Amino acid sequence: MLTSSHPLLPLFMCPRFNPNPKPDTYRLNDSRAQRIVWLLEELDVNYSIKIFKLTSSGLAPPELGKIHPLGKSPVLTISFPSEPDRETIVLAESGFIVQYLCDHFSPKNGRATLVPERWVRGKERQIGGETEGWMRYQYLLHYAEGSFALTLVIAVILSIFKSKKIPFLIRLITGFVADKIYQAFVLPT
Ligand SMILES: N[C@@H](CCC(=O)N[C@@H](CS)C(=O)NCC(=O)O)C(=O)O
Repeated sequence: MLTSSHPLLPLFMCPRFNPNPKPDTYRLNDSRAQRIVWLLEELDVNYSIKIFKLTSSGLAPPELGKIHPLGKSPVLTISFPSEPDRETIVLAESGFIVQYLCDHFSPKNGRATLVPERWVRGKERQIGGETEGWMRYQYLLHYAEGSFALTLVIAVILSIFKSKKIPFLIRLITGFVADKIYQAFVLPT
């Protein structure tokens, strides 16, 4: 998760379809882009990573907005070195990136795809015809970026109110308020 003290923003990951690319791996801490790296590893995809530095105000640098207008991390591009005329695919939003990778890449351990079969046989395209596994996959995909991410972001912001960057006497008040918000909104969820 991004914090104001986080020096590096991992932003740009490029899986390559080249059979023998040189994998560049970086240790990425404290950012949601790390999950994309984890998934690329699970899927056994060759990829490279470009790391952009956060600005002093803790935001992404403007160069990232030139890759995708959202201007946030992570962004994933998929290029086709053997087909120079083919347009590069540019994806933003972690959930979408995860979904796209799972749809198009499969681990080399024999499984065809990480995505569970969608339909119970004979119930294709019917309401309620989805398999339990697919329903759970969709739920967790959206939960991670919905309820869970929101709760984590609140927790990260509250931790700033309790950090030693805030002068001690002021921190007594901000820390007290942060604890109250934490107990009301973060712990119950
Ligand atoms: N919903 C987006 C959120 C992206 C996001 O907020 N990324 C943070 C890093 S964890 C970021 O780029 N922060 C810098 C900024 O907002 O300028 C996703 O999951 O990809």
